[in-house]
Amino acid sequence: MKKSLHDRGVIARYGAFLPVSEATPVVSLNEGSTPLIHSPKLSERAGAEVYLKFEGLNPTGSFKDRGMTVALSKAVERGATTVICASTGNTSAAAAAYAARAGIRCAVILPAGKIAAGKLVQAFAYGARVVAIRGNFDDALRIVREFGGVEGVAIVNSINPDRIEGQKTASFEIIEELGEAPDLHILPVGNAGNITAYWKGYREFQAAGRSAKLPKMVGFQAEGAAPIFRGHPVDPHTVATAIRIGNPASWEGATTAIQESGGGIDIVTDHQILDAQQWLASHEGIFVEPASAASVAGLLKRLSPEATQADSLPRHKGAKIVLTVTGHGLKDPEAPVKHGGFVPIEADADLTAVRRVLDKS
Ligand code: AN7
Repeated sequence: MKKSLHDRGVIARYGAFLPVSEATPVVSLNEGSTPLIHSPKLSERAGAEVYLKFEGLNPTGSFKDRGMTVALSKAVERGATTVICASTGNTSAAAAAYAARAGIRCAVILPAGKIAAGKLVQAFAYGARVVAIRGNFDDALRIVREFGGVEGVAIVNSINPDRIEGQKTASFEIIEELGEAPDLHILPVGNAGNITAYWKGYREFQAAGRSAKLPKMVGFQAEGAAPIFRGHPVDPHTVATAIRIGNPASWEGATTAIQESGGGIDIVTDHQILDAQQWLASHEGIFVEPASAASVAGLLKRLSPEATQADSLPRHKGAKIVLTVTGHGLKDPEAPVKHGGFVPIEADADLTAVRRVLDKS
């Protein structure tokens, strides 16, 4: 790999497990190495050790950076002058940033009106050409697929295997941090690239003798955008716009991960998602975007007295559960503000007035 001493990203850390060679120019923003944060409050509720893999702390604020460093490095190595992707927002932000870093063009195809404000700003700020189509993510991906084979253009959606390769490094980090794989891994599922990637990472590190065990993989979809749970494509609707996807490209990869690991796929409502988002921020100080809170909502659903699948939670002493929280809360301020009814309390500019309103609230 042509990497510099400054590189601290996932290619520098895990190049031996990635499809890179001496000839690969490394395009990196020092992504990865995100914190695995212990959650005392979720641990107490679950009767197990619960950790949050906070992927919102990547350079563009989501896990997409892990796959994008590999995808852009390989695209440049192959001589691409333009990258293109369909996106619900985070992929486009990451593609645009890494293309800027590489000095090549980026075009992003987005569902009009369904991209969180922060993500749309990112695409523009990083200099991408932004096309909003009158359709959903699945329509956008159909159009992007049709660019396959166009000279000089590389598709950087997760249908590009380089993306999955980069994203699998999150599993490596978790194993290195915990000393072995957790018993259960929970994550949100949209286009299903991430659950596919995590499972690949866990299996590869197990094969390399780095972990004796493998986790059960449990994915959560939004109730209104749950094609895998329902067993057929759907017209997707959810406040968690990142996972507003009706026909996931990596459906098969998700099914394999779930079946081979003995895990499952389940749903959470928009209300459960937004409640979990607010709970996590106000109880653990971790602010994630709505789609990411599907992990937490999922765990809480399994812990509720009505849970029918509570038996799938590991109950033995010292059991470990990892929840991936995929994106930063600042990406999408609108949804939580509406849900929480967040408005500041106004007061006159003196101590008495401020104390009066604080005592009342
Ligand atoms: C915060 O950006 O699909 O199941 O185009 O942004 O691997 O698709 C985003 C997906 C979860 C779901 N959490 O991951 C896109 C896009 C966040 C996300 C997912 C996404 P996949």
